[in-house]
Amino acid sequence: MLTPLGRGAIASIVVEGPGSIEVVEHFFRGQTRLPLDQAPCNRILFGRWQTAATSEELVICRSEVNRIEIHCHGGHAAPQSVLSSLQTRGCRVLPWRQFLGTSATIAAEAMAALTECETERTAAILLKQYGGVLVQELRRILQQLQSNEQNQGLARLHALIASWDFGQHLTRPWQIVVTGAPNVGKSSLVNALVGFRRSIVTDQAGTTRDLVAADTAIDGWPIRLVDTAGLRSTANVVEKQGISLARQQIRTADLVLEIHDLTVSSDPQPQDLVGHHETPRITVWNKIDLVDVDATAISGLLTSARTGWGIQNLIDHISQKLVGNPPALSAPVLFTSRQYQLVQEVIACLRDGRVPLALQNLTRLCC
Ligand SMILES: Nc1nc2c(ncn2[C@@H]2O[C@H](COP(=O)(O)OP(=O)(O)O)[C@@H](O)[C@H]2O)c(=O)[nH]1
Ligand SMILES: [Mg+2]
Repeated sequence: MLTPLGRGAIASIVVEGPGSIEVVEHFFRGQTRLPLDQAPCNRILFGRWQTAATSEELVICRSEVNRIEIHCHGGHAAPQSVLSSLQTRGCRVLPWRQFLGTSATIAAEAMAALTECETERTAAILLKQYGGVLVQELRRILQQLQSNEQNQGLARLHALIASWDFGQHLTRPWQIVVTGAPNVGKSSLVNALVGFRRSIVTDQAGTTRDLVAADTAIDGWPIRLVDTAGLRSTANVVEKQGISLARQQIRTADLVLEIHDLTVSSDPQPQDLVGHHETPRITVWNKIDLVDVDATAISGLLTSARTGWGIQNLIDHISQKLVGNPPALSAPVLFTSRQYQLVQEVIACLRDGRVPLALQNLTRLCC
């Protein structure tokens, strides 16, 4: 079955292999009464799928000599009924991944990645990789390396390595951890950013004790917001574990939003709640609706999770910080760790003067 499970107008099933025509013929009653083995390829045939129990309208299309597509009503029951009748005649139902084949080609990887990506913007970029922009770039590099333009080739390889930082997020959302003291408005801000009430908001400190993840998209980039327990010293065992989880998340995040409460302090040098580390961060001063402050004296962004003031500005900053300079739509991008590792190996081989091995690895990646 080529279409995903769940709701949909139409489901598509492919029957492939020797004998597929006879199996489909057994159930299909075409309006034109044309025997299937005489049906020309790519001709769409309307008819009914006839079993002892059901008779279902659908269309089929013989797309190759031994390959027939069946397009029936979507949802669960109709395609399942077609699949199980096919199984009674000796067909084996394959998971779609197996149907695509296990070959580690860039096109197959792009096809698999397309099923995992969550936004149109990331899908458009993966579609270009599927269409060949990455393979073409690798072939150009191969040519350069073979014709003694090693430096140019190497520069292009380094540009590909740089694209991985972005490319890995085509199938895995950027992770933003929201942190700060209790009651500063972390959960309220998460809710304001995703546009619906994901986290519980109360005026009691320590309400959020587990990690609460909310998926959204910012500028077309898939984002996972992780709301955390407020960082404070506490005797509560559950809250303590929540705080320790929060600290772990901060270490692996792509971005930390460090939230402060303007009604508590507007110290322009906020105390460093999350310690010194490499994770990029944005400092946010929340509850601007409650205080009168000189915005120019504050380092960081001002927001009100309650009125929505400053939220769009925060969104813009998040996008800028995470993606800054997105690659052009048809730029080559590495999007699997296999590709990334192979390109790194090619660079390492070139650096050590093992040119034949570099070329061999690159050729492997091109196919
Ligand atoms: N006036 C005002 N109240 C806020 C704002 N953000 C949060 N609050 C309130 O502050 C309290 C704590 O908010 P919450 O989101 O649970 O904070 P958290 O503990 O950091 O997750 C709640 O009563 C919220 O309604 C804001 O921007 N303005
Ligand atoms: Mg909270």
